[in-house]
Amino acid sequence: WSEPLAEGAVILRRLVRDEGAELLALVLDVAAQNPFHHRITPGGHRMSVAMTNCGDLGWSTDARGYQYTEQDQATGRHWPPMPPRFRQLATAAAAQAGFADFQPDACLINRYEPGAKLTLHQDKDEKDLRQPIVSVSLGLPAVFQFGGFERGDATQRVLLEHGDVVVWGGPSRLRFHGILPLKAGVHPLAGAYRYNITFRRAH
Ligand code: MD5
Ligand code: FE
Repeated sequence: WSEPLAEGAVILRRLVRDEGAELLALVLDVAAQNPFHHRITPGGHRMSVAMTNCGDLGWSTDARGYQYTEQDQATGRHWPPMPPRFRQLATAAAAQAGFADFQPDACLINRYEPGAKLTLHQDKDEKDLRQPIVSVSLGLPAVFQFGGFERGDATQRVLLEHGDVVVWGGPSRLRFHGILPLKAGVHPLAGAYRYNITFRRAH
């Protein structure tokens, strides 16, 4: 079912739950080609979330900052291709939320282990901020923080569970958001982890 969060943001609860196993297999297949690793931020901190990418462009960080690149700087190789099912799913979810021609060129995959978190931030490294971001949650549940347009604004807490899809567009594209430290647990398909797949139009 569909649950509006704010203008431009809608949770499609459980949309892909029944294909969770297939989607997790595709995630592991991407990771077999380009392993998850913990990035070092430009400030020198090791991120608690491990990441990989697939698609034409991938999100990277280095001393110059954050950017989308055609190659993984760690290996010098192109990212694995985006599985066709990923692309279809992203396009269909965006359409369901009112974004008719979303064509993602980047897919960032985040892996959370117990205690891993994402502090409040905005996603603004993409060229066209009128394009939404589609996010798919798999595995262990996490508490998502949904804020305002300034870092200090009050935040709302939303539980994101296995199979939930969220489309972040319109004015909600630039809201501050984060993930609270993951609570340890065992998911029948994903084990000790939460995975989040985000589809983006980067260039
Ligand atoms: C996650 N990932 O659950 C989230 C899902 C990231 C990230 O935040 O940057 O990898 S995407 C949540 C999102 C994206 C764009 C806008 C908003 C939320 N928002 O306005 O709240 O791993
Ligand atoms: Fe984000």
